[in-house]
Amino acid sequence: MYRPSRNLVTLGEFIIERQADFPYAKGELSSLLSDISIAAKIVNREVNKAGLVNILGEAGTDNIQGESQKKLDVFANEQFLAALASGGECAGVASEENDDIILFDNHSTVNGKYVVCMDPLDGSSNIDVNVSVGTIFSIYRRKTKNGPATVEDFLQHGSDQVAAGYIVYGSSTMLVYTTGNGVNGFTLDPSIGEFCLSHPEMRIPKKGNIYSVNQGNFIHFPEGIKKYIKNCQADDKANNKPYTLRYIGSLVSDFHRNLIKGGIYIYPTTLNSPKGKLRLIYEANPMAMIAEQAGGKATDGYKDILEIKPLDIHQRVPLYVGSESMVNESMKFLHEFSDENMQPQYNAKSVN
Ligand code: AHM
Ligand code: MG
Repeated sequence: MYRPSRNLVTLGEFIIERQADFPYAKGELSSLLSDISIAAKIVNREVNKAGLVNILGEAGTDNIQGESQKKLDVFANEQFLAALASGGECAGVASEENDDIILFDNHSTVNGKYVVCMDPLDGSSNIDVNVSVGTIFSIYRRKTKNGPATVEDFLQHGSDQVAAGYIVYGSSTMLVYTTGNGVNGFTLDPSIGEFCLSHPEMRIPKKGNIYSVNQGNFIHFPEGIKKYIKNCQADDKANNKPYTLRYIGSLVSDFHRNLIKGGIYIYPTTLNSPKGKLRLIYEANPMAMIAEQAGGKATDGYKDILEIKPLDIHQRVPLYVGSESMVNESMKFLHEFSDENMQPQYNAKSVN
């Protein structure tokens, strides 16, 4: 009898295998994930040769936040939009790179049952210096039943996400995603051009010893977070302290490392960014869903990220995400020492 010599499972095979998890999805969610993985391979190819070709530098346009876009941001955005438009399942996209939601000029805008929120190339200021960047995505079933998708379809609670994931273009390229049944990671084998299951059933350690925060902003942090950071640096062998500080400045990479090793990623409110820096619907929500599915936790300091009702597609939010006991410990400090008035207030006119 023939016994196969490999036990390699490709992302495509895995998605089909898990399709039964979605009795009502009729394969549409699977197709969406496949479309995303195809765009990811194309973006990966360009990210990898960014140092070789003359693609570095400013594209000459600004995104909604007034930040200059690198050429690869624009490229990645176009690739993901093109892949999602061609699939037919996606009714529209909210992207960090576009001020407004994108509807496609084809049947999927009306017939697609899903909407996608994405940051096509997060941490892109790292590209010029050959440091890992990533793509973040989040998928919802649309709420409107007829006609084109509307902005309301994108302003759903994070707890309504049907799938979320990221691609980290690192020393190897990985796609990590969840559909609400645990988290699985796939590493791109460039020789066969396939994402292969390499990290099945990922679990974040309950407790880690890595804290990730832009400590340069320390002076502007809430009092409780200053105290927490000082505590991370304490000479306290019994509690594995001092912790290790690791901060790449690329959310996907910092989150990915902490997911595997155990740790906490913090981007609090600061005096300069009183609403936090990160975006709720395409940065914090997908990471929060993955963290929770892996046994971790994500909060804005006062509320679970997944319970915040978005008011704007580009809304900002403070983010504390990672190992459960570390997030809980940071919250103890925040609540004990910070002024409750520092609590993030979300209202329609001033969320960005
Ligand atoms: P971007 O979407 O403009 O790339 O900004 C998000 C990035 C995150 O990847 C990263 O964690 C954070 O901004 C770093 O910010 P800072 O440089 O303020 O530490
Ligand atoms: Mg980003």
